[in-house]
Amino acid sequence: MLEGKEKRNICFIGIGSNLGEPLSHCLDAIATVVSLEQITLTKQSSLYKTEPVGFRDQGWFINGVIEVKTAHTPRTLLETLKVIEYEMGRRSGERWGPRVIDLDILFYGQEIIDEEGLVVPHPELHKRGFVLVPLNEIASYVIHPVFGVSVQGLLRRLDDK
Ligand code: A4P
Ligand code: MG
Repeated sequence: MLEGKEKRNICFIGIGSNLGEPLSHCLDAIATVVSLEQITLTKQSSLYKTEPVGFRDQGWFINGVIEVKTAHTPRTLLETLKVIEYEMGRRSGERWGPRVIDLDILFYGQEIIDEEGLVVPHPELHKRGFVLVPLNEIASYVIHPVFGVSVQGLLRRLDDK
């Protein structure tokens, strides 16, 4: 019976790494997410080698995006991703700088959240090719709930700039 089953929300998670073996770190992070009971992987983008944005004096990144279904609330999903980052060796104090693994909640359904330590949609996603290109591969039709524009539209806007 489906009735009584936990509600499952569709979320998109951005993955990035530029320390050590970035490709392996991204694949390990995806494997860890897949292994969790409360999370089901439903789509996976290609993994891209990308030039660092922001603090430029660092190694190139590997970036990708996954779509998952989860019964976690946004807050517990964030905490779960932070635990994975920590267990993979990430420590704080690396903002914008090199990192073993970075897992960001890009979209959580169509929810708009602006709380201490949790902003969804991710506040930078519409400005970043390294997020929009993989996101467009698996979610071109998804509407950004703040801007009312599809991912494909956001990517086109970025390309125009
Ligand atoms: N936080 C708030 N909202 C969210 C959310 N939606 N998802 C809070 C995840 N975390 C969220 O994040 C800092 C705090 O943001 C967390 O404690 C959480 O409570 P962090 O992951 O510890 O730090 P960060 O990754 O340095 O910050 P942020 O804002 O995620 O940075 P970005 O935007 O990920 O930028 N160039 C390329 N080519 N590829 C990259 O992946 N990444 C960055 C980092 C810079 N340049 C890059 C890349
Ligand atoms: Mg992050």
